[in-house]
Amino acid sequence: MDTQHTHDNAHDGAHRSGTRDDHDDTLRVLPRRTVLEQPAGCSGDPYPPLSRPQEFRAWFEREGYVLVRGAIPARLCQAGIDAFRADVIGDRLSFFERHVSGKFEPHHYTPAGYMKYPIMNLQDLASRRHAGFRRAGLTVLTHPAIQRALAALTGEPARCVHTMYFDGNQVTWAHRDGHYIDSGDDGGMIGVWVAAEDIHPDAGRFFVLPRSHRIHVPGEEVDPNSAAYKARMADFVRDGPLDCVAPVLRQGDMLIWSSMVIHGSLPTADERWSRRSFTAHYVPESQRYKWNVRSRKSERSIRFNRVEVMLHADDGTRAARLRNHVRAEWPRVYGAARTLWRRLSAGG
Ligand SMILES: O=C(O)CCC(=O)C(=O)O
Repeated sequence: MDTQHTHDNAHDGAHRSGTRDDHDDTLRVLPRRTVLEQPAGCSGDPYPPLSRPQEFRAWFEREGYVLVRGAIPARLCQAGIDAFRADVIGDRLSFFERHVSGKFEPHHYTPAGYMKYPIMNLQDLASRRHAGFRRAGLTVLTHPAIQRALAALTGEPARCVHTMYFDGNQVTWAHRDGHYIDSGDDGGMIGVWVAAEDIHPDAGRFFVLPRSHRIHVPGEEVDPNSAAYKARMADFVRDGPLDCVAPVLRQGDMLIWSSMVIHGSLPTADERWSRRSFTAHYVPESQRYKWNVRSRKSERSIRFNRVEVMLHADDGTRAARLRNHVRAEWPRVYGAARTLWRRLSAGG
């Protein structure tokens, strides 16, 4: 969620708060009566399989989300985690774009040593040191199983406009993605959350409010980065009329949701558990995508696994390329320059 609507780095996505206060009461979606592992009245998974595309799509359109078990091969998920562990988690110098702030920042760690704030837009990772992780992450997030599911839901190929990697739990506030970024046709963007490992139920599960894509939340028309927005959404999750479903996901499972479905992450109940996952947001290829919290839209893209993936850090100007290069390859120099700049700005 983006606090400055014209800021170039923001997703940003549901995706940018500008605050780091873990005890911020506006974020609290608990306690609520119940958090369900399955939709009400179901003892097992009720989700139609992809092999029955019409039912699959009808479920998604009605409920606003759908779950596909074992969609992504475990070895690809594991390769992503291994690359993260080998080259990224211990890298205390580098700056990564953060979902929570929309800014490039070094890691913060949870008490158990997990990366607290997810990395945003893996496709923009520019350093040679992170190339293995970037490749492994995009391999998961552009996997043919995802393409098949999106084609079943939209009837056409899809373009990836945003990605993330989670290690620990930032406690993502309840939101609709479409308030931050969406397809040209409002509500047409689709989110994909791939469990890169078996997610422990206490790790801060991803939750959705089934059918919320068709329900208005009183007062939701405010700045989606404001405390008021987060408070209204949290109140609605906690005390509203809809169920809250947080399925227990295993490695390779994939949850898919509409951009207007309210979702977020539960607080972590046991800090010992990570919640490693790759996420992406896709729009149908025939449609433009649009930011609702940014003034300028990225125009550049790459093809990965035959999928178009939008780049956000490279606007094609020499200045941006130089800045990206220095940030990626000489993080000490970038960090020193940034500190100096901040001091000068504060002094001035
Ligand atoms: O897993 C999370 O914490 C939230 C992810 C999310 O909100 C998203 O991908 O849109």
